[in-house]
Amino acid sequence: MPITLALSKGRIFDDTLPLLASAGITVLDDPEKSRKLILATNRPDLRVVLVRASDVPTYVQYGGADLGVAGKDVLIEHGEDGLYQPLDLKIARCRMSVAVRADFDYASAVRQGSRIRVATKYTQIARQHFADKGVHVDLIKLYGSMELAPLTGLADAIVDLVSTGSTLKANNLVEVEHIMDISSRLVVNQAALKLRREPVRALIDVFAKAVS
Ligand code: PRT
Ligand code: MG
Repeated sequence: MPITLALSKGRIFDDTLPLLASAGITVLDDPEKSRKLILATNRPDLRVVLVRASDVPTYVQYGGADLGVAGKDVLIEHGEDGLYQPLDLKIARCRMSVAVRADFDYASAVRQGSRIRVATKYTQIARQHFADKGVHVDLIKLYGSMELAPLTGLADAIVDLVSTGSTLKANNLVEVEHIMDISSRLVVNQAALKLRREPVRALIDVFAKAVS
């Protein structure tokens, strides 16, 4: 069995390719052109599987993949127990922020101790953030298009990822709090690390050299 690396289509795949390329590893199919979910590489002992970004930790945890690349946001939301995270790959960087409508006075809502309605896909991160600040919130779980929530009155605020800020701007939202910086991590299955130590270590080293 080749070593299996789990990636998600889009920015994680795109930003991981150059790291592999620095060790002469190339992926032989283009996920934007092919419908294949298992991609061969130029190394017979390494293959890539394509999964949803939020499924990467699950694949690695249960051994469906030996290694994977996942955003810190996804790892925190999934729960990090049992996942070895040897490297910050410093790719797909962004930040987790609180944003509100430009006409919503967040600071005074917090000062007055009002309950704030917060819509987010990132309920673990949001719950922890507001608990640390002692702010009372009602969390509303969404799966996408968080920016719409304050515009429709569904929520007062959102917790979402921001990179350029142009999505917030296009929807008249402003960032009021920076929760944490986010980047993607290499995650490794604990059993693979023991049972397939040599090839797994070799691939971790490939990534380590590419990052430093
Ligand atoms: O799309 P799917 O539901 O399958 O999963 P996903 O959305 O988690 O996957 P993907 O590929 O979109 O994101 C994978 C990882 O990339 C995330 O887990 C983050 O760690 C990281 N990342 C980096 C980002 C962004 N930058 C980012 N800007 N993930 C999402 N965004 C979104 C953000 O949610 C917002 O809607 O882009 C929008 C904001 O971008 P700006 O540039 O307008 O600020
Ligand atoms: Mg997405």
